[in-house]
This record gives sequence, C-alpha cells and structure tokens, in this order.
Amino acid sequence: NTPDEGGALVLERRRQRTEPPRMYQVVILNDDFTPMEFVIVVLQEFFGKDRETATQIMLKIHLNGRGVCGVYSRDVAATKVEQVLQAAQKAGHPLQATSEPVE
Ligand code: NFA
Repeated sequence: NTPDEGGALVLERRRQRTEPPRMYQVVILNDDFTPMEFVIVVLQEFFGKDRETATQIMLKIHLNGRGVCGVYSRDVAATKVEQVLQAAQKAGHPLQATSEPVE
C-alpha cells in the first residue's frame, strides 16, 4: 500500500484472488426397499421440491441408481444428508444419502 496507490486497488487485487466457496451436491442412492412415496416426501420436505419435481428426481434415482437432490454449501449439504438419514432410520428404511464436492 504505497502512498499514491490507495487502499481500493489493494482490495481489488485481493478480491480477484478469492475463489468462491466449493459447493456440494447431495446425492440419494437407490435401494430395493425404500418406498417411492417416502423418497418423494423426503425430496419435498428437505429439498424444497414440488411434488412433480420430487417424483421426477425419485424416478431418476430409481432408474439410474443415484441422483442429485440439490447443491449447497458444505455445512448445509451435510445437514441435508443427516436429515435424510435420520428420517429414513426413524421410518425403518435403508435409504442412503451422501454429499460430494461439485466438479
Ligand atoms: N427402488 C425403490 C423401490 O422400487 C424406490 C427408491 C427410489 C428407493 C429412489 C430409493 C431411492 N421401492
């Protein structure tokens, strides 16, 4: 910060070096036992999907083996995974979810 440089230039260089925070996708895995309806409700309750979108995502998971339910900061993604696992355990379903960095 030389006298004639001014603080604004320094701040600008620092901003350009700051990468945006890594984002994490929450993935739900297919299994043979969890009812389709339970997955649809989970997608509505914890991922804010409307019923039609939730049904599409559930079917994609059912057919492809896995599907992305949403993309969030690391902490929020971890909380979503916990919510899914806790709801599944409480209902006695083997539904699995995980979060993984995007890219
Ligand atoms: N495959 C499950 C069934 O046929 C449905 C399911 C979909 C489970 C998506 C888990 C995830 N009942």
